[in-house]
Amino acid sequence: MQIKSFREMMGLGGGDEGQGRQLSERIYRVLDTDRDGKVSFREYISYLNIMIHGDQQSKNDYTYSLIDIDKNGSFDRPAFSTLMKLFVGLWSNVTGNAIDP
Ligand SMILES: [Ca+2]
Repeated sequence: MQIKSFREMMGLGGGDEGQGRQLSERIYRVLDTDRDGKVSFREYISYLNIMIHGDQQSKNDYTYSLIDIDKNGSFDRPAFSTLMKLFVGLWSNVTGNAIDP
C-alpha cells in the first residue's frame, strides 16, 4: 500500500498538506516494520491485530513509536509536543472545534 492510499483509507487527509498528512506519515512509518517504504497487507493486519487483540504493552509500544520517530528509545518534550499539536490540529480540522492547548 502506498502512502497516498493509506492516507485516504485512514481518512487522515488525502491531500498533500496539513496535520492529517504529517500524522498519517508517522503512522505509516510505524507500520512499515521492514522499512521497505511500503506497508504490506501483512504489516497492516499485524498492526490491526495488535490494536484489537494485543496486550496493553504492545499497544503502548506502537503509540510510543509514534513519538520516538528517530527510534533511539527516548523522546524529548519537543517531540511529544509536536505529536500532540498534530493530534490537536487534526481534531480541530475534523470537528471544527478549536482546542486551546
Ligand atoms: Ca514494509
